[in-house]
Amino acid sequence: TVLYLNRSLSVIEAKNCTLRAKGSLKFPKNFSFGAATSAYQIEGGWNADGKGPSIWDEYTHNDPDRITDRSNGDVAIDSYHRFDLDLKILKELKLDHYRFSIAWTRIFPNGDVSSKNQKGIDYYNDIIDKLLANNIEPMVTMYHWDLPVDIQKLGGFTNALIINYFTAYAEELFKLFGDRVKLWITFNEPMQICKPGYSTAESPPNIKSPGIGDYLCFTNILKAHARTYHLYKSKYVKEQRGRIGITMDTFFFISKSNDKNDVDRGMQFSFGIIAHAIFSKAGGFPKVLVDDIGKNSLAEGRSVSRLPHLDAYWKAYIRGSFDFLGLNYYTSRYVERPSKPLGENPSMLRDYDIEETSDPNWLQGKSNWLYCVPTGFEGLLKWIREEYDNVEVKITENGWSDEGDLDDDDRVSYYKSHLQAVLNAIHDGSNITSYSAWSLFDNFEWNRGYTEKFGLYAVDMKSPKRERTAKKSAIYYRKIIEARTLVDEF
Ligand code: PNW
Repeated sequence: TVLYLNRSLSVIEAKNCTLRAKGSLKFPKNFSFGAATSAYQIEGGWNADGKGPSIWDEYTHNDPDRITDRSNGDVAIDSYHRFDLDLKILKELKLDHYRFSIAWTRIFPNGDVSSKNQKGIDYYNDIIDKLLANNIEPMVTMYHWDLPVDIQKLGGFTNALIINYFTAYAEELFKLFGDRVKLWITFNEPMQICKPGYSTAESPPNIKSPGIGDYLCFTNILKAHARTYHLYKSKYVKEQRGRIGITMDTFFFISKSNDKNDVDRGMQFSFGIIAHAIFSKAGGFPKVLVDDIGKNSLAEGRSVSRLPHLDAYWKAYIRGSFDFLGLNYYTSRYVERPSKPLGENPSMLRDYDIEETSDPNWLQGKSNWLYCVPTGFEGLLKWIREEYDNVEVKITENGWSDEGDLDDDDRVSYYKSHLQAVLNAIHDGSNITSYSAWSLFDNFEWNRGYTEKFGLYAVDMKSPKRERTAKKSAIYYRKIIEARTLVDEF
């Protein structure tokens, strides 16, 4: 699977995808390098061995036209049947950890504890045991968007019942795997769950409830996360000694007019909506959200805010419910206050009241939202360091999309410049302990199907064996891991 073994290569830096070093190019001693995937995007075996349907199974089957290439994750890159091949790759890359997600519908096919499915459990036991036997630390995401259909029938993340269902699922994971899994992530990217799912209806469950369903979803995720955290701390951590956090995504925001208020507003609405309640000293939703969504709600003739109220009990319960902050960073935007109201009324966009633009000089990836902005990554890490008292940050995703060429020089530039941003932030005092590249493999990129490739390894989707091939970026990443240094030659 490894190409280029006998060639020596060097980084060919893409224009406008570079960042200058502030200090040492060496990573800290215990820094952990890994790569990330998620269940629906790689596993396949969508109904194998008793697995139940998730909202992504249902959506791709019922509505294939919504996927760019009309594909789905039924087989994907078939990791459900080919983990041994994946393991070879994890070993050859010399990764310290592997971030993967567990499919709720393999453990509880209909989401409920009563439907427990041993074969699904066996699959993850095998993965975890083999990772540990090879000294690769498992980092497990409990929820990466594949909600059991039966829980969606109850309203999914808009029904507070999700708190109980999720916690019961999480508890089963602690019982089954907690003797060996020491790094837990409750949710992947609440923003990408709640906005496309319950605001704009771009992704399952495709509910259009702007400014209402989205805020309910955030609130219930916060509560489910905190309940899971406290359950772990009260019942499992003493024996299992693991750590638990949540992963959030955000753009970083840059103000052309150097207006820190605009940057802060962008950050609080995009990131603070989850992070503030968990990681800030004050807790609860950010003040700017409470104030502005409250004001808009009154103007619409309501007597209460569309942003649910977190009372003193929940505020205190959610605040501090973390061992680390999981961060997914891809790209940045310029921000300014718009001259006219944005979006429909009501909506998150109307409440947000920020116009986001990009720069024609930024190098663009295959994904229409993705530009290489390493200064934004460094700026974001500084913002987090200052806003949340230098919390421990694990970068749980960072990566680049293209057409899939094995000579993926732009991806090499992206990784080089973004790892430079990590080094610069560490130099300035950030407490960053881990980095996961997104993604180990080209995989099912949600609504874009298999048309946008994020992998360090290509996958032959025409072959039933789904052979994997290392790209140039894989070789580069391996060299960095070996040298524990941001090298130029590899
Ligand atoms: C992440 N955005 O999603 C997900 O965690 C992955 O499953 C996904 O494959 C990867 O990024 C690449 O898209 C995001 O538009 C999707 O800001 C879109 C955005 C951010 C994250």
